[in-house]
Amino acid sequence: MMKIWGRSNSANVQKVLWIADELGLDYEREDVGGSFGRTKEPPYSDLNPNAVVPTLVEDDFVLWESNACTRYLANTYGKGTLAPTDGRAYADADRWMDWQQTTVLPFMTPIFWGYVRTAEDDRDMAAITAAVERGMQVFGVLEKRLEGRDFIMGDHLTMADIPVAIQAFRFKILVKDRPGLENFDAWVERCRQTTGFQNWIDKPLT
Ligand SMILES: N[C@@H](CCC(=O)N[C@@H](CS)C(=O)NCC(=O)O)C(=O)O
Repeated sequence: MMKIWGRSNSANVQKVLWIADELGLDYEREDVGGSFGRTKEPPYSDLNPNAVVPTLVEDDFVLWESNACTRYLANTYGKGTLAPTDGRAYADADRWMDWQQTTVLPFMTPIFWGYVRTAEDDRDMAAITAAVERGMQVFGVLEKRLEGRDFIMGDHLTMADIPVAIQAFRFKILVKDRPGLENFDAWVERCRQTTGFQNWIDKPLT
């Protein structure tokens, strides 16, 4: 039996839960991290020495890093659907996953933590405003990519969409004024209709 460790309000855990549900996989999940703690003690610390979530365990195979887990499940159970088979298409999908970690996450962290996990009086509004401005520029790149496409790779959901859409959903909820992001908005709504998204992500932000 596959096991996904991690609290389900973590964007990184949500990636793995979403793709597992899209693939119809059977798994169990255990809460660790955040208010559940237990990341720095066994058995979790033996699985993931970084003290962060998620961790995926399948038989004796242990994997951490959320995008690596997402790629592993796509390649193992979703070749030709969630993982493109052509080398160049695969690289194209893969780079959007890297883009989420390297380019989207840096501005989403102040927005999400500022609005969701910081009391109103303590918010650094200058930092949030600068992050929103950067977010509008960065998501403008995705806006162009989505011109004429339902999903990042074309007509169906792939591994490329999953990490980016979880952050894009948060941006859409938290930043009300998003001029010029019409393709982006429509794509978030399309992702929102998928099974895994509805099961794990389409919830109040906490
Ligand atoms: N690069 C790692 C980052 C993992 C990470 O930072 N996870 C956060 C939750 S999104 C975490 O574990 N925070 C501490 C906690 O929840 O206790 C990945 O993508 O898996």
